[in-house]
Amino acid sequence: MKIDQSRLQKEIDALALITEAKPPVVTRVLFSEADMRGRALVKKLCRAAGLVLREDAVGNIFARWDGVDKKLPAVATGSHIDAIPNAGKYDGVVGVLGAIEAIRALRKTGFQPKRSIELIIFTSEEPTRFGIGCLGSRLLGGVLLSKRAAALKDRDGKNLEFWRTQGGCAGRLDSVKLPKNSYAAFVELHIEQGPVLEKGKISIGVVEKIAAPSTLRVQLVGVGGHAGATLMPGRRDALLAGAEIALAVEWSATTSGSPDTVGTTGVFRIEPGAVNSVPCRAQLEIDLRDTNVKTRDAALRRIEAEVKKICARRKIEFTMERLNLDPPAICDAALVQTVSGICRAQKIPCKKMISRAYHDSLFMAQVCPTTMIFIPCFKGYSHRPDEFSSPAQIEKGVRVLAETLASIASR
Ligand code: HGY
Ligand code: MN
Ligand code: MN
Repeated sequence: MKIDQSRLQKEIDALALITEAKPPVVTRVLFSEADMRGRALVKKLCRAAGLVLREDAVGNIFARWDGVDKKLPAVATGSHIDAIPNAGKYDGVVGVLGAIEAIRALRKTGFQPKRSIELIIFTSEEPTRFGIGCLGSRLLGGVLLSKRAAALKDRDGKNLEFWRTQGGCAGRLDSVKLPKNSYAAFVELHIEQGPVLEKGKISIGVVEKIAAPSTLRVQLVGVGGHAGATLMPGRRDALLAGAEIALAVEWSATTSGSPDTVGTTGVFRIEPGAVNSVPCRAQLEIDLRDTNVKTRDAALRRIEAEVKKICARRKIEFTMERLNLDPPAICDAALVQTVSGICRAQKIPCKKMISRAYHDSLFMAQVCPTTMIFIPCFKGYSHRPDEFSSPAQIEKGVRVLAETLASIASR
């Protein structure tokens, strides 16, 4: 099988130029103009590859290569093309454009799938707009109720209904949930986003488990005022409470007892944001993860207790909301063996591993047997513009994906 890596690289480069930021920075927030143009490009490539397109009510895109036996559950692959602010060009994209190339390469060999092969381009894997990641796959898996999804609002108060209409989606949100037995398997190709494969000089990671993510949103209301005329005693500065909370997140993660606990205060907005004004309001979004759900939850409870203490001491009003609290996903052992076996047959060094990042696979694992194919990336960098995987690394990932899809689609 021949992977046309130079064509695929050109497509990756072209998609990277569709961004809200100045290239090489990639920013494509859900249903922004750049996201819409990115989606249009991907749909065009799918059509050119002879795939039949369908879009659901939240904008998940399905591109299908019909199998000989259309009644059999299809084998699915896919990832996302939305990108957080200040991102690179490979996160998600390798799994979408790489899957299109895998399908093109399989077609060229004359392969006829018994089961249909379906590429899914998931809506809003990234949490940027609504604070919650994997919006599309959560709804597909029935993990997020459509009523809760409909209530999601972005920082400007615009809700999902507004944005999905803007994005051209039609139909009811509760129609997104997949019927049982929709898929025989789901396999996602993705960059590792960590340093393990590169350090070990290993070409492919086969994912056995995906760490458990959670997100806490904390809104703080203090008392603002003139920075010169408001003396220090008695101030109720929302930023300072937030700063203590951010430190408590670090403390809680580093003393959880598990080396796998990671805590990040990635959003910290203040109002009014004027140099000569005491911050009266702050909004924090805290990302807390672990491979072990027990230590993750204990660390989260300690953060919540600290928020209460800090706000009481500083006389700050607060609200706290757990935006998501997900269990880890265990990948399907037989699928992991299938991918590992393909790597061995292709003489490609591979390693079974954990995904510390989350992916739509976290929720597809609730729908059907799931695993992921990881490829190395430069120094493990991700969620930054210098994210990089070489064409040779991508080629191997696409080849393993194509062989995996062919193997499952033939059963
Ligand atoms: O945050 C994550 O783990 C993923 O990259 N969205
Ligand atoms: Mn990401
Ligand atoms: Mn991703």
